[in-house]
Order: sequence, then structure tokens, then C-alpha cells
Amino acid sequence: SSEPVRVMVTGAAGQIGYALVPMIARGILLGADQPVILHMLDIEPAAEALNGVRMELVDSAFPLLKGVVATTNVEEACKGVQVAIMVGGFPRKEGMERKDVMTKNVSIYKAQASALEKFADKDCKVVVVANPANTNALILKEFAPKFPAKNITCLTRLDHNRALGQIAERTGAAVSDVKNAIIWGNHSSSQYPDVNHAVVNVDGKEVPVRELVKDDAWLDGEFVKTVQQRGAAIIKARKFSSALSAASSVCDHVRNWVKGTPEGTWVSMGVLSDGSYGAPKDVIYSFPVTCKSGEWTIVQGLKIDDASQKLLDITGQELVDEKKLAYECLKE
Ligand code: NAX
Repeated sequence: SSEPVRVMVTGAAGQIGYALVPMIARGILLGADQPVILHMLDIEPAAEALNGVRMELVDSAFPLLKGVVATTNVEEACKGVQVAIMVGGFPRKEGMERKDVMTKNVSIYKAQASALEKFADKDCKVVVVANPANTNALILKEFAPKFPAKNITCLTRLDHNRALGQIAERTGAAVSDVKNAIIWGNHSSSQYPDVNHAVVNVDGKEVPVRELVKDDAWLDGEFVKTVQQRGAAIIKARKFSSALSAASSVCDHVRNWVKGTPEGTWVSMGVLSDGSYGAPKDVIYSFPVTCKSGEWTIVQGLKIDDASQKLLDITGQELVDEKKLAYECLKE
């Protein structure tokens, strides 16, 4: 069988970590025939909990799991990793301003950028989950200049999957028959979940979602809001933020990136913007992408109507503002 792939999960003692590491060890991330070695990082106050997760991984006797590194040392955690899933961060607590969260997290990502650059595999693929996900990813890119910029992405696949799920519920289709929704921009409530190119497979024929649903007011209104606000709805219902859906979407993101997307299907990923569709350059912006041979490519040539373009611009501007704020935070 093939050599094990080293996969790092930061914040591994947290909620998403607890849902994610067993998925990785079961082959959901890289395939049922790909052995893995897990590198789990967390901070000192969570060291005991992290060791508990390590013990449970041992107890699960996962056949694909060839080793576990559980550490609070970021350099040790990064050593030789080929996939880095950055979940670790400082959560927003009640009463905290956006700027306070930003200050805490961008300094974490600045520090981890150097460790990744020095110790990770030269072609390591990185996905940032921790919020503000796009801007944390941008900070990683900026402070790891020797790292290939195309290898640094952020997770908007959960939002993408939420959009597919909503369309499936509304149309009664199986979610596996729904594809090509798009999440544009920031993983925040300014994101634009766009169904204008989404299709549903009905008896072997791809039918545009708009034709099938026949309710533009719902598609442009409640659907968009539901996807944008789904995170908050989960917190309200569960008293904790999304964890299993976030973990599952991380696996979808990395698996499609490494193993490719099916012909005719695209997915949403936060990637370094080249200005496609009028998005601001040099921010991490969520686009529709296809993946092949371990590389993502932004889907080109989609027709964007005026109303949509305005929404693409708004979420883009928010990313420009966040970038500016991040640099102000780093100066302080
Ligand atoms: P938790 O607070 O349960 O876990 C975070 C873990 O990170 C903790 O164990 C903490 O000790 C650790 N940590 C803090 N600083 C660290 C550092 N410097 N190095 C390594 N580890 C560190 O949060 P959880 O619910 O797991 O969520 C994790 C992050 O994902 C949050 O920032 C959250 O906002 C973000 N999310 C992003 C989503 C996305 O789609 N992009 C969706 C889910 C989630 O809300």
C-alpha cells in the first residue's frame, strides 16, 4: 500500500477537531486506501483534552491510522505535513468586538505562517477553517512568502453544501442530484449564495434550479438568508456552533482538491483572487472552482446579472476592509 500522508489539524482538541479527526482516520479525507499520520496541535490549556483525543484515536484501532503526533509545539506539529487543516483559533465570545477577535486570530496565523513555511512539506495544501477564515488564510499567505500561494485556501464548502441542502429540501431531490451552486466572497453573512447556475438532475436531465423551483422571490430572498444565517441557526438550536457539518465539508474540500472534481461539476473554495468576476485582487475570495491533478482553477465565463454583480462587489469590499483591519491589528 502507499506511504502514509501526514495531515495536520490545529485546534484538534476543539469541537470541529473532535468530529474531524475520526473522519480523517477513516479515510473520508483522502480515500479509503490512503494511510495517514495525524498531527494534532492545540495550545497548552487544552493539552490534557488533546491527549484524551489521542487516547481515543488509539482506542479506535483505525486501520488506516499509522501514527499520531499530539503536541502544543507548532513547529513539531508542522513537520513534514502534506495537508494542513487550520481549525485552531480564538472564538468570538459574547460582548467581543469584531476587531478583538481579529487581533487575536491574525497574530496566531502570522506566527503559524512561519512555522508552516519552515517545517511543512514544500507542496503542503492548506485549508483555513478558523474565523475570519478568508482573512486568516490571507495572513498565512502574506507571512509565508516562500509557500506557494495557490496552496493556501479557506473553507466555504460548508456554505456551499448548505446551499445544496436547501435546494434538495425545497425540491425534494436527493442532495447528490443537486450541483453547481456558488458561494461568492467572504465566509461571513456578506457571502452571496448564488443559484443562477445550479442544476438538479431530474431523470438524467440537468434542470436549472430556477426552472424547477419556479419561485424567484424565495431563491433571491429566503434561500439566500437561510444559507447566510445557517451558522447562527445551528448555534441557536444546538447551543454550540456547527461541528460535524464543518468537519464533513473540510473532507469534501480537501478530497476534491487532491483527487479532483467530477466532470461538469464545480465546488466553492476560498482562493487567492486574480480579479475574476471583478473581485478585488489579493484577497482570499470564494469562487466556483474545478480541481484536477491537485490544482484548483476558477470557473470562467459564467454570466453574472447586475443584481448578482452588486452582491459579489459588496462581499469583496468586506474582504478588502478586513484585510486593512488585519494589518492595523498586527501593528498594534
Ligand atoms: P473550539 O473553540 O471548540 O476549538 C478551537 C480550538 O482551537 C480549541 O481547542 C483551542 O484551544 C484551539 N486553539 C486556540 N488557539 C490556538 C492556537 N494558537 N493553535 C492551535 N490551537 C489553538 O472551536 P470550533 O467550534 O472547533 O471552531 C473552530 C473555528 O472554526 C472557529 O474559529 C469557528 O469560528 C470556525 N468555523 C468556521 C467555519 C467555516 O465554514 N469556515 C464553520 C464552523 C466554525 O464556526
